[in-house]
Amino acid sequence: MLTSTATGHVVLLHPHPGPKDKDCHILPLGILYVAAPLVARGYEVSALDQRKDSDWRSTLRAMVQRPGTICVGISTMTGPQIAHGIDMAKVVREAAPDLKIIWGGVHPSLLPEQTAEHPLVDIACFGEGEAVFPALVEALAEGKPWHDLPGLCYRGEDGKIRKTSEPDAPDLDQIPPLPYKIFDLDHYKVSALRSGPSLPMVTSRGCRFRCAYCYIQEFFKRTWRGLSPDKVIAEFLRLRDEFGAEGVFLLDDFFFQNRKRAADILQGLIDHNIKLNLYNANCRADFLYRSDDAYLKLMHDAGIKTLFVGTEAGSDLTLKEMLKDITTEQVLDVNRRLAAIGIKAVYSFMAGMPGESEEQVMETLAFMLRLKRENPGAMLYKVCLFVPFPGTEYFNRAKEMGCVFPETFEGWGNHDYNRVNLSYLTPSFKKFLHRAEEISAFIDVDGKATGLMKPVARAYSRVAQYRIDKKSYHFMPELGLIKAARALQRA
Ligand code: B12
Ligand code: SF4
Repeated sequence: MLTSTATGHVVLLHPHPGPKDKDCHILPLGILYVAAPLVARGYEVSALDQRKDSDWRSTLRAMVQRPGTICVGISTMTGPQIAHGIDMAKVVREAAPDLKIIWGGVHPSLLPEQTAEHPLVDIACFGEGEAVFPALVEALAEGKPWHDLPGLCYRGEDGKIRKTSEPDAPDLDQIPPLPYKIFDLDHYKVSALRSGPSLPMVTSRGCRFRCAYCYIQEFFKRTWRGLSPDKVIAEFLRLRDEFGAEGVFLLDDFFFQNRKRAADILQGLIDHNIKLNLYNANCRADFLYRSDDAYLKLMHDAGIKTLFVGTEAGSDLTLKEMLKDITTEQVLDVNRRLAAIGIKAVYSFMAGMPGESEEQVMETLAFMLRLKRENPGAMLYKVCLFVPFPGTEYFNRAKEMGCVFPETFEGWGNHDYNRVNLSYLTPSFKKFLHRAEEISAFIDVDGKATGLMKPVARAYSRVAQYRIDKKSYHFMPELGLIKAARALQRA
């Protein structure tokens, strides 16, 4: 039984996620969710976001040396965030050698045993933190046994790694209100589409689909749970009235998994006249394809400004290999209907997956161009060069094709496109992929380029379109000029 008037201090750390987090503005929701039950029970929680404090070493030393500190929790996904977390753990170990360093988040959940082998990991937690961390903190604070609590992996006294039972999934409606005040929210407000300040939120967890590149299969075992519509509306109101948000970024894996629940939330926004702008809700193309115009209108009227339509490929063969369970025809239909209703579609694409051919990648670029031509308001990022992540179907396929992946926690800190060795990519295919990546960045130049790059981008966009239409990727001397223009702009 957990007490409700606990005392003691817990330090929670959010290491820098890596170079892709250029603007450093996304609020660390994982930390907030882990902190919520602790704060509700009376623990004092200090949170440190490495991105927001240039003198983070001194701040961290002071935090962990505070009398009454029980332990330190570090959150990490796979990739450079691990390397940055290890830098933080080194400071903790030096400043407070007796404190337990506990890791959680997506990566420790996917590979708990390997994580627990690292000397700066005392305990690796797996699964959703609310179901694991509060009981562990309480046991540590009160000197009670913790070794059999669910969701833990650690080195036992015999030197062997031990993993306890699977934790239960927490009831989302029972999670106490998020203690936003552990962060300075002014640092995390983003203005989307030139509108007022927006903050992120998740209203559900998981997804029942099976995309070959996604963590869902392993982390949530293809399950989905959502907060009740009333709780979601209450959280929207809190973000608006207490923290001045005019918009919300919905970071759910699949906000619309339960069609009725999503509709109830949207209707609630209208009925309560909440007037928030909603951005980037993840939405599958097949879901939108099967939604009638009244449903799209409800989305629009409730305040949805952009929908993130994870498309990933423009070749039906790739979509099939990717287990995406959507078709290009559905995406084209949805693209036209979203344009008509006035919701901006945001698309993401990737290339270089195991088994993909040059022809398939060219189809993806041609498809991106078609989406932009048929819906000039659509937002398209450049094609992302694919990296397989542990626990995914593509990761298994890449291994079968001979790729060798890190065997240590530290090694995963180098896991990004520039450092991973995707042995199934020949040097000429790699060169082609880089060219495809460059060209794809010029399909949609609206709002992307600034300063000197703006006229360059507009002019080159025409060349890029010509190249995509003609499948002409082999001799591209202009890429040197683009690189030079970018360098000039940075100088
Ligand atoms: C926002 C986001 C980002 C942000 C940064 C996140 C941040 N806050 O700093 C940005 C945009 C920078 C980003 C970048 C990337 N991301 Co990202 N991102 C997300 C997203 C959409 C939401 C994260 C979130 O807030 N979730 C909500 C919280 C509540 O969940 P959570 O963090 O997992 O926390 C829970 C548990 O993990 C655990 N927990 C978390 N921390 C801790 C700490 C302790 C001590 C304990 C006990 C437990 C615990 O408890 C929490 C509550 O249950 C997720 C998908 C998702 N829906 O989660 C992908 C996701 C995390 N990203 C992913 C990926 C792959 C990337 C990129 C590599 C993408 C790419 N190809 O560009 C880059 C990597 C960065 C880089 N190299 O530069 C993958 C990670 C897979 C993996 N193996 O780690 C995810 C899961 C998406 C997916 N579908 O696969 N991302
Ligand atoms: S639909 Fe989205 S969240 Fe669901 S499995 Fe596919 S990529 Fe992951």
